[in-house]
Amino acid sequence: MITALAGGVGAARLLEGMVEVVDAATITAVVNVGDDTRLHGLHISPDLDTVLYTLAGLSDRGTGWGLAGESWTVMAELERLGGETWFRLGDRDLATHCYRTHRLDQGATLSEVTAELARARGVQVRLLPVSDDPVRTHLRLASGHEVPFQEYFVRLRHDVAVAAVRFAGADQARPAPGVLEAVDDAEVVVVCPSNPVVSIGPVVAVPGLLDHLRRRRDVVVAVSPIVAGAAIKGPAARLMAESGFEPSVVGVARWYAPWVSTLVVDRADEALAPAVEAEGVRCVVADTVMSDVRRAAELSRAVLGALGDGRR
Ligand code: FO1
Repeated sequence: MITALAGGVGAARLLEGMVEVVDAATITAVVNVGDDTRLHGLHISPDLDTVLYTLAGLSDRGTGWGLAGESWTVMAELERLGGETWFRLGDRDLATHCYRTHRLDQGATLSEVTAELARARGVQVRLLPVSDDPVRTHLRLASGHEVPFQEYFVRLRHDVAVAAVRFAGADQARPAPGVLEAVDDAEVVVVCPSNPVVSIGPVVAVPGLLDHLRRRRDVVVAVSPIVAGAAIKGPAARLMAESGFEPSVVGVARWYAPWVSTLVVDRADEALAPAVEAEGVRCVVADTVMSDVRRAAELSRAVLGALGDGRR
């Protein structure tokens, strides 16, 4: 059994490769909900949808999020009405948010709705939101103004200085059913190459997760989302620096060291392997840039083999 801690696009790509290497039904993905938002009265779960659409083979390969071959009729009409259109919801994608919101209004939990959506899309990986309770990432900007995650990420194009990050609701949130067991029972826990601050941060902020991960540290393997000092996608390097961590594989190792035993870094960072190990984290070098499914499958093989020296 494999458990993956997942954010959005980077996690989706790794999981897409992983299902080429192992039986999808043996994988549980515990997914960030800190990016979730409500717009037009709809509950949107971007990371769950990115993972789901990618595993269903339906994702837009260019953006990494949303559905391939989308049409934008609803957005165009909303624009005519003077509605909010900065967060682009395609016509087909909207069906997912309508379904989810309706089921939540009927009293279903986010886990239940996610399982229904996965079944409808033929996805065999078990997708678990980290919590059924609201956990929402908020960023305090250097200006002192606080914004919810999507305002920062999409509206402000993450091109603003951040003074602090908080996960609203995390203190009271309970792990969704099956999440702690998935950590406890996994042969390997994979931390996907997602943003350590705003994708993995909200996952491990849910009470219980860190304790269980610390106990399983020997089998926790992370893939660095930072390659040669820069994030493959998004604001990971910048947010790490703003959080006081060097934006490099060494900074990632330091960030994760309390609960991760092994870090997979890109060949471009091979020379930093001793510095990673000086943080108390074993370093494995591989090609981590997943430009296609074949490379994602190869990376998955390296990640799943990273503990293959008797530590499992
Ligand atoms: N990202 C954007 O940069 N612009 C968008 O308009 C946008 C819309 C969107 C709609 C649905 C969805 O599931 C994701 C969407 N994303 C968009 C991506 C999303 O903001 C980020 O990928 C994640 O939240 C970060 O992991």
